[in-house]
Amino acid sequence: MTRNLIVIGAMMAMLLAANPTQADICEIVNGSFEDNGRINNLADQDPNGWIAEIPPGQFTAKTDASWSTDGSFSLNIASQWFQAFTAGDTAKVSQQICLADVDEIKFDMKLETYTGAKWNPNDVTVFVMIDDNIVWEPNNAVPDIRGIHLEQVYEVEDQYRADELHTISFGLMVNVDTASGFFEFYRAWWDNIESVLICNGGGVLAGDFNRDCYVDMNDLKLAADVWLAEVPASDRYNLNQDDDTETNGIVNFMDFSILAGNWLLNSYPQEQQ
Ligand SMILES: [Ca+2]
Ligand SMILES: [Ca+2]
Repeated sequence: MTRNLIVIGAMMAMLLAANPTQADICEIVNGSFEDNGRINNLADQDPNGWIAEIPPGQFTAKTDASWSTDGSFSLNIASQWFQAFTAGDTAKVSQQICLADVDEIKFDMKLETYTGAKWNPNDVTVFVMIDDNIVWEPNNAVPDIRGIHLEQVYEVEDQYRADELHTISFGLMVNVDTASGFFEFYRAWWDNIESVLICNGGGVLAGDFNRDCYVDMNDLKLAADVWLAEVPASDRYNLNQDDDTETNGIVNFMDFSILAGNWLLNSYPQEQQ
């Protein structure tokens, strides 16, 4: 009997060890592109943690030591000159990530042309994608996006916070059809890609609608704006689903009582309070 308990205990310990905590898989793996040193051709070798999709001929990609903001290497993807492109042609690197506790994705980037001409983002752009949706790209009204762009931020939207894995991608996309190609190499570098966790990893308390890690008057004001409103069942204000109709929820006292239960609490990890 005792022996069985020990075996069960050991198995549980193994299972727990094999399941990474959410904080582990919510972090970008090798977002600084240091793990492999220099890789000359990502079409031949993926950087640790990433899957590279680099259509040969049209694009090249490498981990590169010519520019970095963290460590010695960065990710470099370049479109090639005098190659035919169709609008939507893309080169990217991707990895799976959970975003439930991620507040924002931050990254540093450098954009350069080979000839020194302007880089019009309506011809070729850079992007962050989640599940094949572009969630971040430069403002296409800017006539020239060349330069070093530090601490770029994508604020994770609620729709990606479901408790499931998503695919996040960084890359280059051609926006126009061109049979003769560009007289240009459009070259982009990324480094220091990281996920910033909500409330330093403490998560969001029920009722912390503005996600500032505190449940206070500011949240109550937000709730007041939707008081007695009918909202989708998954709406952030619909804290209590017990009174939902078939498809919708309503923001009422049942939701308020959950906010009240966390009143004036904060969700920072204990040691930081
Ligand atoms: Ca780096
Ligand atoms: Ca709040």
